Amino acid sequence: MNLDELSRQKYGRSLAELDDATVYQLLMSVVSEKSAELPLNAGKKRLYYISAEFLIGKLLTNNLINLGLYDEAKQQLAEAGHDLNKVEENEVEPSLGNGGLGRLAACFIDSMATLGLPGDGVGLNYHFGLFHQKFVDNQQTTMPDGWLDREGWLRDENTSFTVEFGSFSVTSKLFSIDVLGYERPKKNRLRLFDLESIDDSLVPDNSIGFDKTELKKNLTLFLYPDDSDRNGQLLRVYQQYFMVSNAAQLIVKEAISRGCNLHDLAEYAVIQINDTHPTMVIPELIRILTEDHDIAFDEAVSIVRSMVAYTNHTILAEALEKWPLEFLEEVSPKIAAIIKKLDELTRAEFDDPAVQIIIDGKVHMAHLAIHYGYSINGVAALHTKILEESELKPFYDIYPEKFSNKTNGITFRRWLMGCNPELAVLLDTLLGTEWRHTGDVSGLLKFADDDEVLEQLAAIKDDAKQVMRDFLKFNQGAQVLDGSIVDVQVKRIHEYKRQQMLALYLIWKYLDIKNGNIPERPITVIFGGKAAPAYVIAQDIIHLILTLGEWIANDPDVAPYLQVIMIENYNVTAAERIIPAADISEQISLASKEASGTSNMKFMLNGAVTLCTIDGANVEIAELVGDDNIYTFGASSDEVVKLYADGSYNAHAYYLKPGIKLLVDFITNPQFMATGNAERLQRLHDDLTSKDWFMALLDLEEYIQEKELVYSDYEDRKLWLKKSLVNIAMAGKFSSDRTIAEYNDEIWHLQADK
Ligand code: 9GP
Repeated sequence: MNLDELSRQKYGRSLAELDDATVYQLLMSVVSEKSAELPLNAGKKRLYYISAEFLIGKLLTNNLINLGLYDEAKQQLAEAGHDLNKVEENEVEPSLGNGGLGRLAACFIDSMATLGLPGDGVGLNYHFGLFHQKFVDNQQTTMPDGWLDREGWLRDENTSFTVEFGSFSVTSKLFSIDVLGYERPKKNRLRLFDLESIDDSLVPDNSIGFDKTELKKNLTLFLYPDDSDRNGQLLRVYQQYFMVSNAAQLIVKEAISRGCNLHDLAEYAVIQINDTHPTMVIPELIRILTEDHDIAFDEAVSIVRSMVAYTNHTILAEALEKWPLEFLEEVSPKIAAIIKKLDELTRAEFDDPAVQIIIDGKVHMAHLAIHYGYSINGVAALHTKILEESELKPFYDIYPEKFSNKTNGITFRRWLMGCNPELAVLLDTLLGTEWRHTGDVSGLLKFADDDEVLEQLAAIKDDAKQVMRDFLKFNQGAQVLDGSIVDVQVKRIHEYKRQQMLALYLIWKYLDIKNGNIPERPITVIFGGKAAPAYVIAQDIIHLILTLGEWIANDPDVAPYLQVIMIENYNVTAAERIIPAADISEQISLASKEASGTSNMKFMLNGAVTLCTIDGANVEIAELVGDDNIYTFGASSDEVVKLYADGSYNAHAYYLKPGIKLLVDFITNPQFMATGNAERLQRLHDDLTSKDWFMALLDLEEYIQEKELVYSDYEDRKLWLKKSLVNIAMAGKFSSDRTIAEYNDEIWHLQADK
C-alpha cells in the first residue's frame, strides 16, 4: 500500500497536500476495497447472532489493525504530516447501541471473525440510533443522531423480505458491514435490516419526538424509542418482530441455498439471542417452517428448540421483557397464536405457575426462550450462580443441562492495540507479538519488580492522559487539572450502578478539603453515560453531578485539588480516549445487580486499578489479581439478596447517621439548590432518604474509607505501578476470543474456516 501514490492517482495531489477529511476518504476506500475482496468464512453450519444493539464504534482504525495495515498506514501518514487519530475524527460513530450489551455484541462479532467462525451479527439499521446527549443548564437534553446521513461502511446486499404484521405488511432492505478478523483471510458480516418505506423526515431537526403510530415509516428510525406510553411500547414490539422476521427468513433462505431440506435446519444454523429482544425468532421460525414449508408443528418446535440459544444479561426486572399478549396479538396474530400453543404445551408438562410463559396476560420472553431454546447462559460466574440459585431457579431445577456460564470479554484489537498503541508496543518488546493472537499477556508478571518497565508503564499512562486531555478539551472545552490522579466511572446512568454514591463521596471530599485537608495531588473524577429519556431519577443524578462539578469549579478553596468532569455524549470513541488514561476504575454497582460489566475489563487491560463491589465480573478480576491489587468494599451479593427478600433495608435509618445525613442534605442545602434545578435535587434527595432502592447509603461509609485508601496508596509510586502491571498481566482471561471459543466449544459447535 502506497498512500502517496494512491492519493496522486485519486486526487492528483500528494498525501501531504490532502486535508484530514480527504485522507479519511482515501483510507476508507483502501480498506473497503480490500475487505470487499475477502471471501466469507464458510461452513455447513452458520451462527446468527441476533441483537437489538451493535455498538461497533468507528471502524477505520479497527479495520486497519485487522487487515494488518495499521503500522504501515500510521507511518506513511506521519511521514506526510498526518495523525491517524485526527484523521479518524472525520469518521462518524454509528449509534447502533446503548451500553455494555451492544458493545459486547460488537466485540463478539470481531472475535468470531478472528477465530474464523462462520457467523454474522443480525440487527436493525437504525437511522438515528440512540440519541445524542447534550448538556444544557446542567441537564441532559436529547437530540437525534443522524449518523446515516454521511458516508459510511454500509453495503447494500440487494436483498428484501416481506414482513407481515397484523394489519399491514412492509418490505425490508438488507445492508451489511464487513466484519474483519485479526489478520484473517476471510470475513463475516454485520447484517442490518432497514425498512424500504422509512421516512427520516418524521424526525424534527432538534428533537427525538416523532409520530410513533406511523409504523410503516418509523420502524427503523430509533433504537429504544421512548416507551413511556402505550404507543412507544407497541413500537418496540413492532421493531422486534421486524428484526426477527427478517432474521428468520434470511436464515431459512441461506440454509436452503446451502442444501438444507429444513428438517435438518439445526445442522445448518444456530441462533444466539442477545437478551430477550430477539425472542420472537422462536415462534417466527416455527411459523415459517409450518406455514411455508409444510413441516408439522411438533417437528417444527423440536427443530427450533435444537437451534436457539439465549444469553441473559441482567436480573433487573425492567429488562426482563414481559409483553402484554394483546400487544403481540396486534403486532402479529399468528405469532401470538403460536406462543399460546407453546404456552399450553409447557402448562401441560409443568404445574409450577412460576415457569409458565403467559402469566396474567403477559408473555414472559425469557421463559419462552428457556423452554424453547437449548441453552441459556449468564455472563459472569456470579451472575450465572444467581440465575441458577435464585432468579431462574425453577427453570434450573427443570433443565440444569441447559445452563452454563460464559464470562464476558472484550476484543484486545480495539481495547488495547487500537486505543493504547504504546502499551501494545511495550508488550511486543517485552513478550514478543504472540500475545496479539493468544491474548496471553501474563508474561508481563515477571517484570513486576523491574523499575525500568514500571517507569515505561508510567510514561505510557502519562501520554494517554495527554490524549485524554486533548480529547476533553476538543470535545467540550474541559481543562483537566495538571498532574491529577484520574478516577473514572463511565457507563449507562442507572441507580444500580450508583453514580449517586460517587457523587456523595465527592460532597464528602469537597467538605473535607474545605476543612483544610488538602489532597496530596489533584483529583479528577470523570463520569460518562446517558440516561434513558423516561428515567427521571437517572436524569436527576446527571443533574447532581453536573451541578456539583460547577459548584466545585467555582470554589477557589477546592477547585485546584478536586475536579468533576462529565463527558458529554459518552460513546465508544470517548471510551477509547478515556480508558487508557484512567488510574482508577470505578465499578461500584450494588452487589448482585451488575451481571458482568465490561468496562471493568477494559480499564484493567489498560492498567487502571479497580475499586469495586463484589459484583459481576469484578469477582473474577479480584480472584485473578489478588487482594493486593484491587480495592473491594460493600455488602456481598448474598447480603443484598437477603435484604431485598426480607425487606429489611431501611434507607431512612442510614440517612440519619450523622456522617451520611450531612452529605445527603448538602444536595438540598439552599445555596447549592439555588445553583441548580430545585425540583430535580429535591426529588433525588427524597428518593435517597426514603427509598434508595439500590442501597447507595448502605455502602457509602465503607466506600469513602476505601477511596481514601486508594488515593493514599497511589502516592507510593512503585507500589501503585506494580498494581497496575499486575492488572494488565492478568487481563488475558477477558479477551473476547476466549469467550467466543467457549461459546463455540460448548454451545454453537461451528467448524472454524481455515
Ligand atoms: O448490565 C449488563 C452488564 O453487566 C453486562 O456486562 C452487559 C453485557 O453482558 O449486559 C448488560 N445488560 C444490559 O445492557 C441489558 O440487559
